[in-house]
Amino acid sequence: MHKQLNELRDAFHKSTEEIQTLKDLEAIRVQYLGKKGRLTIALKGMGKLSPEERPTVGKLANVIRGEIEKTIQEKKEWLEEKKIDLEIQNEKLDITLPGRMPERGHRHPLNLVMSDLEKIFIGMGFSIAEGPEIEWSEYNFDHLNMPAEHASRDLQETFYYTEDIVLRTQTSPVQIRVMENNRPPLRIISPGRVYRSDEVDATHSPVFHQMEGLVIDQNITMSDLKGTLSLFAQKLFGDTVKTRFRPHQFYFTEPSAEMDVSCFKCGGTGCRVCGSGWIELLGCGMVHPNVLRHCDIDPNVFSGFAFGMGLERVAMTKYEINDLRLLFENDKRFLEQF
Ligand code: 2U9
Repeated sequence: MHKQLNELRDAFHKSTEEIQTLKDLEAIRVQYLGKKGRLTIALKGMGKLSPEERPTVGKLANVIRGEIEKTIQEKKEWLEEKKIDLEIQNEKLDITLPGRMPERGHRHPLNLVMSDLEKIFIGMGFSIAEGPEIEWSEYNFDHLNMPAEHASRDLQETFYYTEDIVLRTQTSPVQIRVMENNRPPLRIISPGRVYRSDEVDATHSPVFHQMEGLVIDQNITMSDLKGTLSLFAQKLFGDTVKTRFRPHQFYFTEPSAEMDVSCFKCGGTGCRVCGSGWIELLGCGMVHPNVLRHCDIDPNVFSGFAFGMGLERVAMTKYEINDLRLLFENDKRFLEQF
């Protein structure tokens, strides 16, 4: 029996030498210490031994059991450590690899146009004024000399919140507020979002953007208007651009005009972009005396000019975009071109 136990011990030590995985180690544990394991079976055979032999064999068997258990425990700890080392090795970052560049965003064409225009007017001494998009209808219409029965006041054309409160249909009320709270000289632009009850199509949207401007001082004349707006057109489209002013009618300006610029593409001969050689850019005029009076500015002492343009229209002209909806859909394929 001694011999049998020593052979079992040698066989156990031999089989653990090459062990590489926890799974194999567990198989060996079962093979020796399991219910039907070699040591378990050997111990069961002890019943057949003589009473003299039993204590020494029992002692040896216990020593071997202790040895096997200890070896398995040590091997197990070693294999677990090895497994963690391997995992750390695999997770190691290679910091010498070149980084992945994040995709760069693009500025929206409207945003580009807005900041272009702001830069041009700031360069000419204007300041930026902003105001609420939800506005008193009095500021949106009455203070701008719009008659009570004017068509643009119609429910069909304006979004009413209550009878007295509207979504502003133009940024002019911002300038009324500036005139109420500041004395001339004034030189401001008011860029911003405006609302009109229009159906969406290639040239209309219920929400769009405007930039309006206002200059008030003593002795401001139509020449100042023409000079300032012509210089603006040249800064926007290039030095060779020509301007022309056609008579028009607005309630808040008198006289009023629309300004066209010669086509930046064909130079004025006529092409796919402009048709006639001219592109309509903005509306303008001398501020109506009634508008000045509403804001407690004496029209006998002060005069001024104002202008307004739709920013979507400017963006569409400048970037040759033929459908307004492209500016609102945020299709990446479109936006990536800017
Ligand atoms: C005050 C007095 C007068 C602003 C002006 C226009 C002419 C104009 C349109 C352009 C296309 C609106 O976006 S659009 O539909 N605007 O033609 N706007 S003069 O006149 C003002 C503004 C404020 C106190």
